Amino acid sequence: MAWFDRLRSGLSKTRSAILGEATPVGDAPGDAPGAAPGAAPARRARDWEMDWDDLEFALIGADVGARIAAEVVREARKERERGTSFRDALEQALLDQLEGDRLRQKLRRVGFDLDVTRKMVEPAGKVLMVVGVNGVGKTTTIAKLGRYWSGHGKQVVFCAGDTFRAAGSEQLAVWGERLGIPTVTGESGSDTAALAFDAAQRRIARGADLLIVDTAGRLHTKHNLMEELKKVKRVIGKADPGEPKEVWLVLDAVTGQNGLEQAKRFNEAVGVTGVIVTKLDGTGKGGILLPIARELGLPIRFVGVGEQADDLQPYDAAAYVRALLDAPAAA
Ligand SMILES: Nc1nc2c(ncn2[C@@H]2O[C@H](COP(=O)(O)OP(=O)(O)OP(=O)(O)O)[C@@H](O)[C@H]2O)c(=O)[nH]1
Ligand SMILES: [Mg+2]
Repeated sequence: MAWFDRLRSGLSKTRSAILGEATPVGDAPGDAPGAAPGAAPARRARDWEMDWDDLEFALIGADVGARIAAEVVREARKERERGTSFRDALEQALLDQLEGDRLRQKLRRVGFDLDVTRKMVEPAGKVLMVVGVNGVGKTTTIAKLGRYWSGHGKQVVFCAGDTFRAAGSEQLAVWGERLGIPTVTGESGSDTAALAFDAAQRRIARGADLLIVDTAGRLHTKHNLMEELKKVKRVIGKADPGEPKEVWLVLDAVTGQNGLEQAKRFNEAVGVTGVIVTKLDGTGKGGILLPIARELGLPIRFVGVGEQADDLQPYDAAAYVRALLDAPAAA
């Protein structure tokens, strides 16, 4: 399946959540975009309409947040009144949230240029540290990133820094073995910071392009665990001054708005430079990308739409909105 089709099917629950009440307009027979698959008519409706209040309510249900939902509806409505089709008016309003001027300004303040990102599929610097709460998908995401970058000709090294759980370090080591990516592992219960120091030195010794450091999942509200994370970051900088240049936070879309709070806490502790949103396929709350982009002022780098290796994709706002609005044509 092509990546866009994967994204589109990954977003189907969010599409139903937002556009479930949409009705096709015009003569052409077809599905409304939120229609349940199954009773498929000849082809997809080119355009559809929806009650504005229903849309606002549905956007909130998809975890877009009340303020942004109201803004989206206001903007889309204005555009609709100018004669733009409902679908296109909504597309514009959503895109404005995800890459409009306000967001650009916000990202520029953290030294990030959206237009550069669009082409950039690699992190800045040589060390990328991956953080997040328990079970969000950090370790499997690192495996997918490793596969992605080694597929692009980069020499990658993993640091299996989750020494907290008995099998934590081993999980990434197994991936490393499968992918042919050297993995620095430690005993369970050993110090992650010491392991990361060792891995940073080995990355330099090997002359590899990139070290990706896994960390144990932790609650953003646990002070001592967040302090430990700060230490890991500091110690990497001792082995490789200036690194890690990137700290990416993995957020599980299923947790919706709670992810915003996680992001604030992790950002305060270790200075997050990018966000990966996983499990978009498992939830109707895929609207969470809007407040992540608009309210956090942190760039979204990749999105996860499934458990397969190809299901981690570089984030592209325009593709996300198109995949959200357009149901696949019925076969
Ligand atoms: N459906 C779906 N599942 C995903 C996605 N990304 C990760 N997962 C699954 O989420 C589960 C947890 O993944 P892990 O990578 O172990 O999560 P983690 O954050 O490393 O967990 P801890 O180390 O325990 O904190 C696994 O079963 C993954 O396959 C995604 O985009 N979609
Ligand atoms: Mg893990």
